[in-house]
Amino acid sequence: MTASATGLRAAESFIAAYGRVPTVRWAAPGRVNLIGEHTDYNDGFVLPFALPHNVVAAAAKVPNPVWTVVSEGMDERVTFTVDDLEPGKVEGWAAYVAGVVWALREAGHEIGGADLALASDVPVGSGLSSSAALECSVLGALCALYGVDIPEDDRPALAQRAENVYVGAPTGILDQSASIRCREGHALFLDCRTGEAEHVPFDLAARGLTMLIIDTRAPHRHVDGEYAARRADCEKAADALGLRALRDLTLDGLDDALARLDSPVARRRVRHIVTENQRVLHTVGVLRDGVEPRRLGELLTESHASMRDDYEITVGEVDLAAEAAVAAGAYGARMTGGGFGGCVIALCDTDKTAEISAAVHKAFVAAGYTPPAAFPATASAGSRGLG
Ligand code: GAF
Repeated sequence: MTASATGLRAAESFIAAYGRVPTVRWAAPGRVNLIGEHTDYNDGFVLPFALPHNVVAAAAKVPNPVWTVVSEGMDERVTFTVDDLEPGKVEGWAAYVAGVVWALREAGHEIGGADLALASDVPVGSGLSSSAALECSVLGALCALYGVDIPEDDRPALAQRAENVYVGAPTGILDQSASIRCREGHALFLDCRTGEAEHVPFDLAARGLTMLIIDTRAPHRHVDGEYAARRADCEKAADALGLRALRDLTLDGLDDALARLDSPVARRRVRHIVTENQRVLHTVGVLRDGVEPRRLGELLTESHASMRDDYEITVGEVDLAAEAAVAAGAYGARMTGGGFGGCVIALCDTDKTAEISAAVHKAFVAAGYTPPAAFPATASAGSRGLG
C-alpha cells in the first residue's frame, strides 16, 4: 500500500463528487506507538513511528466560506458553513474536518471555503490513530490550498485542539505529532512538555527483525469514558503530590511518592506513568546504541504488563495476543495506542513472523475470539503533499 495509490483514490472520489480535479492532495499517516503509553498528557515521553497507511485529503477552493466533504465508503456528503464552526455543531466523522477548519480560523489563519474528498488506508478503531491522520491530512490540504505557512512543529497542537475542543475528546499530542513529524526509517522521540524531538534511526529489517502488528479487532469498550478517567486520575495524583505533572516524578522518587498517596488506584496509575517514561528513555538508549535491538523485546513486554496491571487499559484479546506472540517466539509484545482493544505489536525475527501470526490466530480461535489480522510495519514518512 502506498500513499500515491491512496492519493489516486482520493482524486477519483473528488472528481466523482465535484466534477472537476482537485488542486491539492495531502497525505497523513496513522502511527504505531513503539512505547510510551498515556505519558503524553502527563508531559512525558513518547516514541511513535509512522505507518505506511495514510489518509489522503484531496481539495480545491470554492468562492464562499462553505466546506463540503465526501469520504470513500461513506454515502453522505457533509456541508457546513461558518455558522457551524462552533464545537459540537458538526458531529460524526465530519466533526474532525470541521474541527480543523475551526481551529485554523480560530488561530487567525485565513482559510476560505473548500470541496474535500477523503480516502483512507488506516484501519479505523484499531488504535492506529485514524482520526489524527484524518485531521492532519485536512490540515495539510487546507494550508496548502490557502498558502498558509505554519511551521511543522506547530501543526500538531492545532490538530489536537480540533480534537480536544471541537470534537470533545481529551487526548494528548502523541497522535498528531506522529502523523506530522515522523520520518521514514525513524522513530520520533518526543518530549511532550517541550515539543523537542529527536528522529531516532529505526530500521529493524537491516537486523533481520520485523515489528508485527496484530489487530485484535476487539470491540472498543468504554474507551472514551475510561480514557478521560485515566487522565483525571493522573491530574489528581500530580496535584496531591504537588507536581505540575507526573512527568516531574522520576524512578528515584517513586517509592516516597507512592507512600504519600492514599488510594491504591492512584498508586497504580502513578507507577505506570513513571515506569513507562523510564522505559521510553531506555528504549531510545537501545536504539541509539544500535547494537542489539532484540533487547527492545523485554521493554515492550514490561510495558504491556504495566498497562495491564497498573493502568488497567488492556482487555482479554490484547493480553492473549501479547502472550501468544511471546510464547511463539516473539522477543516481546505490547498493546499500542489508547487501549481497551486495538492492536498489539510484537518484535519478531523476520523469518518467524508467519509462525508467530499463526500461533496468535490459533490461540484466538481456541479462546472463541474473532480471528485477528496481522501485518508487518515499517517506519514510514510523516504527512506531506502529493501534488
Ligand atoms: C490515544 C490518544 F489520542 C493519545 O493522545 C495518547 O494518549 C494515546 O491514546 C495513549 O498513549 O491514542
